[in-house]
Amino acid sequence: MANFEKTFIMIKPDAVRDRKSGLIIDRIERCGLTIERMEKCELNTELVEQHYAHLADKPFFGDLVSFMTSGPVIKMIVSGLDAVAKMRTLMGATNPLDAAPGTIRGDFAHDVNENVIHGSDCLDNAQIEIERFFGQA
Ligand code: DAT
Ligand code: MG
Repeated sequence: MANFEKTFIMIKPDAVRDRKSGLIIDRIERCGLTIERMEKCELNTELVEQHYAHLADKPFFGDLVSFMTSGPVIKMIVSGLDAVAKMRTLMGATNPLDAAPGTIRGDFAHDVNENVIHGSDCLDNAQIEIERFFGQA
């Protein structure tokens, strides 16, 4: 049975810079999901390091933090039936080389370092990330 869920989504600095935000938001709404909250903002290093703490030992961590603080992002709370999994399907694989055509990353991303969009990977993390980026709702 499908469950009503909220997930945390972020359009990353590359897509905001390239003015792809509208096209990406259109895809989210077209598949029946709702934008509950949305705000353009710049992230500080501390917040990005916390958000990606599970990757702190990876060789690309420094580049990831630099990229995510390189310009504004658009952070969102997206809701709907099975919103967490639905957004992960809509986003496509982490590495754009593996992301299917028709997915957001498959169509807009060119590089695993700069892959256009973040979406929570499970319901527990969605709750944690919503609180991290929007505070207590
Ligand atoms: P996802 O964003 O699909 O949840 P993740 O949580 O494993 O993927 O990684 C977070 C981000 O870190 C990812 O969107 C881009 C970056 N990243 C992951 N693997 C990478 C790699 N092998 N090289 C460079 N950047 C990588
Ligand atoms: Mg992830």
